[in-house]
Amino acid sequence: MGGLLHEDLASLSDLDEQSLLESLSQRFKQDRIYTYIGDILVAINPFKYLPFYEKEVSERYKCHEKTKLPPHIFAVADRAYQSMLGRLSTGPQNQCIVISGESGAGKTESTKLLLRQIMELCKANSQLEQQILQVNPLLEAFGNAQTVMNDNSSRFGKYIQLRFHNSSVKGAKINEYLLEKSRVVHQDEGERNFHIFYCMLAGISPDDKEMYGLLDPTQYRYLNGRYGSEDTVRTWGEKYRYLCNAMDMVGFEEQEKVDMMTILAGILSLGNIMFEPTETDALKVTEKSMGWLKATAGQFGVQEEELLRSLICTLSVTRGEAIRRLHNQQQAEDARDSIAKVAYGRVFGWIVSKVNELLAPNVDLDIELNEIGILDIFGFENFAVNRFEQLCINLANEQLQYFFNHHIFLMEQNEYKQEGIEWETIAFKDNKPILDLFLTKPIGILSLLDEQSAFPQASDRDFVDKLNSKFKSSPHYEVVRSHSPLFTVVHYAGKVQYNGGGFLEKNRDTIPASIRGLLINSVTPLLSVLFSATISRTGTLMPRKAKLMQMADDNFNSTRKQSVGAQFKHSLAVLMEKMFAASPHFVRCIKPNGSKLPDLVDNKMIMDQLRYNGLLETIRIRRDGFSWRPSFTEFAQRYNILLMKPNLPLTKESCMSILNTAEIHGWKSGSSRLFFKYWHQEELARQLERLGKAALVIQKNYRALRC
Ligand code: AOV
Ligand code: MG
Repeated sequence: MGGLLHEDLASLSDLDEQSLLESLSQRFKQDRIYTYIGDILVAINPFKYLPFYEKEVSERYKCHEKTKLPPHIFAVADRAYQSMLGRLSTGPQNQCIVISGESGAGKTESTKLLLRQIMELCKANSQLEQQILQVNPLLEAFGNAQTVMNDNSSRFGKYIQLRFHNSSVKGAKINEYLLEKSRVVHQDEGERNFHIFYCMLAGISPDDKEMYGLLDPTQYRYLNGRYGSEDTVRTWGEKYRYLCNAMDMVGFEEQEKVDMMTILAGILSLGNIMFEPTETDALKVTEKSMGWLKATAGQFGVQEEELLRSLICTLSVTRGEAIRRLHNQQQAEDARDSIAKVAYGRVFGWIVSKVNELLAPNVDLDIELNEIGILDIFGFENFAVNRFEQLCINLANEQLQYFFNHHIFLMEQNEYKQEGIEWETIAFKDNKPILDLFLTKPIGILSLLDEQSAFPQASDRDFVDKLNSKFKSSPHYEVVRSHSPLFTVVHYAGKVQYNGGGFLEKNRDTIPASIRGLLINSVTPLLSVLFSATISRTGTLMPRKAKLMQMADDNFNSTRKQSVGAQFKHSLAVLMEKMFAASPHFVRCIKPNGSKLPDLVDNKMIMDQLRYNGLLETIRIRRDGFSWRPSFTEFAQRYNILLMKPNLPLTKESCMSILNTAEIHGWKSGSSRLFFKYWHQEELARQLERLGKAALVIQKNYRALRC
């Protein structure tokens, strides 16, 4: 079998780290980027085009037998779809596909391939399928950007829920997590703003450019005065046209598109407004940026005067009395940047809620829908400087690793114990203590952050000092001796040093009432809606009454508004709840090198990922363990047909007779359930299918005889 050896690593009998690395890199060198560990798919990013995803390949993987074809991402799609329909195990069930891996490992590409293949599998209503497929380029344009780790890095997390009735798709819903809004106003060395800005500037017609008041891209501070080579500009331009097409297809109206582009143009102009002190205490806009102030006011559809006022001072209401406080230069710049961030964030949230409205299943409420969810989050990140955003991103990855561990190691081994199956426990790296470090109440990192955020006088330094004093003896935390507010967390995937600067402000994420007021009064309909509506965590616009109440809250600087950290924690908890209630399928993406290059293997880098992913232990448990564990009742109900005896009692004895007849070997029986290897499920499915075919032939012959 040579290079083909070990398409399934769970068949490796000789198991150590070195042989695992050897197997994977041998396969990778032959462009075999996919490998199984039992029912788990390992995918190594090829960083080059491979002819693996053509129509003909997609056809071959529909309803295929796993062992007859090489490992493939399409096989995961097929398995999730067949399981959702109840063809592989007991009854139709919700499924979730969980894709993990560090930044640039290939999660988003895998997600797109999965979506495409699932849409192929359920071909029925072609318009809806096309719409669902068009959502991705749309979200990517607004939510992805170039980072040093990935040229198309997801700056938000998403959970796409596809909803089915029987075999056909009826709708979809997207949950988005924590868009990295700060990117709009600042990008580190070697990084860019969100794709959409570049695409818009490159692809827009000269007439539209004038209409939106867009100027030469190198003039914009929020783009770092940088643009691109002729080639990249051409590609962006093409992307823009494709994007406009996608928006039409998904169902955005012309006016909405115009408004959206105008807001984006306004954000760019806003970024160029600079301030200088006057002779009195007040600030003014520099001579040079007067034009930008005017442009921004025009693009945002607000009064120039009012815009200026909201930048250079804050109006607060204390005990019914309005008090005006003048900004210093830094505060004015912060106000400017926070308008940009909040406007962009709202546009993004609006796109998601619009998509959700358009793709909502149009079926009777009493029709039961089954679901396949696909989770594509931002991968683990460790940059030169790591901020609040990285902390949240890495926490999400920590949570995902816990979900994986829980399913693969904890649940499975607990059941062996409960059911009296003889078993030698496989140890794994449990990251629960790290999750606790973040999430425990009242002394987890996020709680302490909230506590400090509630004090107007507290500084980022105070926050880090608090962390240091609480966690100095934790094995997952390290104190950093420095003048800057630095601290280190020892994550499952390695140590990350965070810079606490800006944590409190980002966690509070409040918009001053004057800015909100300014934008509500905008004559640009979309902008006004975005600020008079509240987009809920799930991405839907809240009803008018709730909106008004929330506005009233915010106007009086209510402390009831949840912090960003608390919201994120909550949305992670909701996501986990959904995922724990579904049958999971895992795709583990691996990044072969840090240079984004094809055909290059960095052994150390791969080894690190194998280790922190716990892949060696995963192979062990898949090889020796029993990943399919139906109860006696479930099993007898589904497979009694193999005995051709209807009304078979749903007991252990019946199960034994079925298994005898089916001649299945290598399983075990517990006190209430059966324990099977991952391949047994397919073996039994094949037997059922054979029987089904035979029954059809008999029926046909019978009919022929009667005619
Ligand atoms: P990520 O989603 O895991 O990173 P992506 O899916 O964006 O990573 O992959 C990064 C890049 O790798 C893509 O833009 C492609 O150029 C290349 N790539 C990935 N998978 C394939 C494939 N199957 N075939 C060819 N090229 C591929 V992040 O969103 O940064 O966490 O946050
Ligand atoms: Mg991604």
